[in-house]
Formats: sequence, C-alpha cells, structure tokens
Amino acid sequence: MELERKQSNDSKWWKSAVIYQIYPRSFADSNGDGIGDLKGIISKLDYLETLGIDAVWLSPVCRSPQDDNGYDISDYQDIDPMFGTLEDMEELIEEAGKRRIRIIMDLVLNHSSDEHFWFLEAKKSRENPYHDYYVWRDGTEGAPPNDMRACFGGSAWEWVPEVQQYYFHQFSVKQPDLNWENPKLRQEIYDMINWWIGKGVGGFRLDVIDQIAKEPDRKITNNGPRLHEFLRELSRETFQKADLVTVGEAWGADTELAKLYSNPDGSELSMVFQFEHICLDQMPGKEKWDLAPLPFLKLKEVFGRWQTQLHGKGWNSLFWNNHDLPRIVSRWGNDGEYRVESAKMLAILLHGMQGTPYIYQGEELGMTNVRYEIGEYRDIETLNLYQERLEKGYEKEEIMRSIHAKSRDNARTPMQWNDGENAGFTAGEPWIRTNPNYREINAAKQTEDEDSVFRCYQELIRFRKEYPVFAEGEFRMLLETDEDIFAYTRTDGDSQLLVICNFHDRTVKCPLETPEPDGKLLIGNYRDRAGGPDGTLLLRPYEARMYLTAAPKA
Ligand code: TEU
Ligand code: CA
Repeated sequence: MELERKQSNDSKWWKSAVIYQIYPRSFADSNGDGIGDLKGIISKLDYLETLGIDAVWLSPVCRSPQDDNGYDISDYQDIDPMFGTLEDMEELIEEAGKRRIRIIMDLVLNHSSDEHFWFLEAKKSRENPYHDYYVWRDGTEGAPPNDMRACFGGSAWEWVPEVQQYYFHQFSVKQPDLNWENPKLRQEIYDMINWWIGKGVGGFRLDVIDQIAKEPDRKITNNGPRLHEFLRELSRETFQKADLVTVGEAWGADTELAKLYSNPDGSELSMVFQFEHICLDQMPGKEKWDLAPLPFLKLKEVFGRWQTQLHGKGWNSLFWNNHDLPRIVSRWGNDGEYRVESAKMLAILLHGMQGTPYIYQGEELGMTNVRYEIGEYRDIETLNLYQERLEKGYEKEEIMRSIHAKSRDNARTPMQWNDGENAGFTAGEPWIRTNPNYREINAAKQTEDEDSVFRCYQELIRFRKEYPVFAEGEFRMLLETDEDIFAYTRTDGDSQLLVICNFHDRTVKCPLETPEPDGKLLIGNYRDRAGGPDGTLLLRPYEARMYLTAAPKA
C-alpha cells in the first residue's frame, strides 16, 4: 500500500519554481485597520503574476491571540478575523490559481496557542481526554523539572495549579508544545492537514518541524529519536495524497539529515530551510544578538557543501530572507551607496544555484532594515531580549546595535508599494511604523524600470523556467580561497552557467577567463564590462555577471 502511494520527488514542478513569502500582517491592508489581510493579498496577485513567481507561502493566518504574530494558533481550521474569513481564503486560492500561483499554508505543528480548545481542556484535569495532547511533568510550584530555557526567554516550564503539573513550551508561555508521542493528537493533525489539502492548497511550510520529537527529560529539543518516523507517517497520511510542495523549517539540519528530509523518493518532505549560512555572522556558541563579521570563505564553504552534497540526493531551499531575519541587503550587502548593485548581486548569486529559491516580500525591491527606538518594535523576541539584557546590565547602545542588526521586525515593516502615505500599505495607522525610505524604495518606482532590483528578480525567475541548467546543473565552486569573489559553474549536458560575484565594495581583478564574446551574458548589475589594461575582467563594487555558455567539451 505504502509503495503505490509514494510519489517520488524526481520530476516535480517545484524544482524549477520560485516561491514568494508573504507576511500577511505587513503585506497589504484592504480595510484601513493598519493590518494586512487576505483581501489585500488578492488585490496584489497581478503584481505577483508580473514578478513571475509560482507559489506564495503565507505566514499563518489561522485564528490566533497573536502573542507571536500568529505562530500561536488557536483554531487550525478557521481564519483569524483580522485577516478575513474562510471564504476570503477560498477566494485567494481560486484567484491565485487563475494566475498559476499555488498557495502554501504555514503549519505550526510543534505547539498550539494556550487558547486552543485542546489546551483549554487539557489543563482542566489530568484525566481530561485532551490532557496528553501536551507535554506535562509532575513537580512542585517553583521547582521546574529542569533548567531548560524557552526561545523567547525564561523557563521552558510553566506551572498549572489546577493539575499540579508543569507544561513544556519551547517558545512563549502562550505556545504550549504538542505531544507527538500521542497517536490521537497526530491523527487530529493529519485530519486537519487533509482538510486543507481538500481546500486546494498547493503545499505547506512546516514551522520548527525538527522540534516535534522533543524529549525534555533528556533536554532534547530538535532532531529527536522519533523525528523521521513521525515525518514519514505525516507524509504518508497527508502530503503524498497530492502534488504538493512541502518545506520544513529545520534549524538543526545538516546535509546528512537533509538527505532524509528531502529524500528524492518523496518519503518525507520536498526540502527544508536549513540555517547554517544564516548563523555565520554571530559569535560561535553565542546568540544571534552577539554580532560578528561574516566569514566570507566560510560562507562559500557552506554553500558549496550544501550544493554538492545534495546534488541528486536531496533538494536545497535557497533563501537569504524570511519573516524572522534581517534584510539581506543591510546584513551582507550595502544599503547605502551600493544598495541596488548589492541587492542584485545577492539575487544573482543565490538564484544561479540548484534548489528552490524563496523571495521574501520586499526583497525583490531591495528593501532595507530599520533603526527604530525600542518603543517602535513589536516583536516578542526583540522586546524580551531588550528587557533580559537590560536586567543583565548590558548598555542600551549595545542592545540597540544588536536589535538594529538582527531584530525580526526588520523584515516586518509594511511592504512598500508606492510613495504615498504609509507606502500605500494602509489608509489607516500601520501596526508597525513604515520604513521612512519608502519614498525612494517602492514597487511603483521599479516595476517599469529595466534597471530596477525588481526587474533583476523578474529575469532570474524567467531564466529558471527557460534554461534547464538552473534546475538540473551540477554545481562546482571556483576560486575557493579568493577573499572577494564568489564564483561557480553549473553544468548540465552541453550547457554551462558561470556566475561571478564580487561580494564587497572594492574593485577587484577577476582571475577567471570569461566566455565573451561567444558566451551569452544572461544578466549583470553594471551596464558595461570593465577590463584592466591586459584585458582581464575588473569587478566593480558588488559586480555580478551570469553567463550561459555551451559546456566545454569533456
Ligand atoms: O521560528 C523558529 C525559531 O527558532 C526562530 O524564531 C528563531 O528562534 C529566531 O527567529 C531567530 O533568532 C519559527 C517561526 O519562523 C517564528 O516566527 C516563530 O516565532 C517560531 O517558530 C515559533 O513558532
Ligand atoms: Ca486589514
């Protein structure tokens, strides 16, 4: 039975697709309450069709008290009124489908909200049928089972007097962890997912999916012993029933685990978000707030390893940004003098690789971080960090340097549509201040400009469909030890992609032969070619060039 239902991942639509992430709260507000909503997204589907993306990953829009901006779900089968109704969701799925755009739901299966019916029941008594949907431990008030900490600060254990027990929460106290050891809970989850598949969704993003097999008594949070057993059951009972894309968020993934998650036989998921490159600019063994310069050679080593080790054995996601990360042009590009050049360079560098690229809302415009006062931040993680580090005696300036660099709110300021009030995001007061640079950086200014960051992304998305080498080509890193240039080839049969990027703000000499004049320059971020006196290629600040040539005869 299992074999006939398993759909291999070999020739899947998402291998030449580009997926766009929308953070609904900040994308487009249709009713003037300052919060983005589903009707707002529907009104922007033509923009997304123009960009050329194939699917939209929606951060959660289900009912939620919004303690963690929707990642605390209180009803998995209803839409939160602030975003709209189930009918709006069905209209979005239908309208997107007319434009060949699939809708990917964000499933938060590691934990629910403490206002979910299951938890309201569970905490009534130890005998309640829903009690074991969560992770409880006996104890005495004031003496938690162990010293595990929650991701957003404080103990991972919360005392409930009614049952004289602690419940486990890896995130906020309002996000109690679900107990995946309980087959009844797992079946409820599968029934819910199949209900969404019946609604016509095109796939799922799985929030912190590598944490569902937690074993708190052994202080295990991710990569628990039963994780892949649960994932194979989940995949078999739900995802394999339709032609879906599934992407798991796996902060603890390495390439060997990724081969399990993205096994080409389709037994688990399509791919995962792994974060090895994302964690490079923090002090080793410390938190993301403990800033360190980006080790460029290490960045190349990490990308090279993920590209080569998953070729033919799994599938990469490709991303710089999401709703939890600072904006890449401010983080590893240059959001001042070379904002456009560096935003394009980062796009060209990533989109030439093998895997499915993800574009986070506003990345296609080169949107930047913000530098707000603490009172203008909204994110629970940022606000808790500020308090925690103040109490530990950190200087305010140092804490704000960390927050300006790494706060999740950098990604959550309103999408910048035009140079009108609040960048056209809302007619009301936005839930978080609009980035003041919206007059210069907005979609209206870019969609018709052939030199815009938007146009660069549009071209890269088109290339992925037009040239099979983007989806299939084998990756080979060049210039591994070069401190400035990130260069690689992709080879598929008789065609080869050559990508050359200067990752820094100084002009450098490129030691590579470029395939001009016979090679085709697919895209670059400078209008012309700069050459040294001996004709070698000079790469200006953040200069990127992508060539398509006939592969050299073996
Ligand atoms: O994020 C998981 C997670 O670990 C991140 O929050 C990470 O700890 C932090 O953002 C980086 O410092 C997922 C969701 O993407 C995030 O928005 C939720 O807050 C979290 O899970 C809980 O659901
Ligand atoms: Ca609204």
